[in-house]
Amino acid sequence: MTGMTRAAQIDTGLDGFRLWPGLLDSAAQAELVAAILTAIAAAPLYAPTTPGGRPFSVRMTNLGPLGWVSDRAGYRYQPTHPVTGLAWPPIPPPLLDLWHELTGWAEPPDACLVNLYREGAKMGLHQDRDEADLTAPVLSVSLGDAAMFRIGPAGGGPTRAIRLSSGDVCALTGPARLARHGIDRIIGGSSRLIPGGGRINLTLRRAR
Ligand code: MD6
Ligand code: FE
Repeated sequence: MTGMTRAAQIDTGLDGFRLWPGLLDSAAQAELVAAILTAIAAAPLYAPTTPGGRPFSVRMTNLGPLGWVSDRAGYRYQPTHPVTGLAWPPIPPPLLDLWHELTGWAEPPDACLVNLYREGAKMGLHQDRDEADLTAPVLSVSLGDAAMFRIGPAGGGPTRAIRLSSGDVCALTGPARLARHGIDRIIGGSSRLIPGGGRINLTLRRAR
């Protein structure tokens, strides 16, 4: 991917939470959005519900061999789109490159969750723990409108808010792998990258 190596990782003060502000330049962001929009045409964004039946305000789809889904039956990874029944589209090669460069993890990610937040959407505090190997990192790419991300230790305790802007990349690794985190709010109109406005977050994982 173009323009990826200039930004340095910063110290977030939370051991294992790694943040690369502005890692992706505008060309790299545009390239990724184009690839994601193409994938969404084949695997449409849909409105998932919690196991309790409440709708998420975020719209979701997935890329890769496995996708994270939530419905009345619970949270899980599955190889097919819950609405179309088709296999998820492949993870774009620039994202695979990014994973290897930043995480150094030998195996490629086998799941990429795509979350679309229109203005007003948010995500409650949660842990990513549906993956088989909880020592593998989760890598997150932010595109479009900025968001207020909240993160705190796995075992509970104080959380802090961090603004994630378009092109920022972060990772939950090591002691932060099970950190509690969520999105408090989207800062509507802070970017013009996403057609129709809003924010796309991509999370690359090792599901199995
Ligand atoms: C978001 N991110 O940024 C939500 N999960 O929209 C996540 O839930 C997340 O940023 C695991 C690792 C990094 C993340
Ligand atoms: Fe998460």
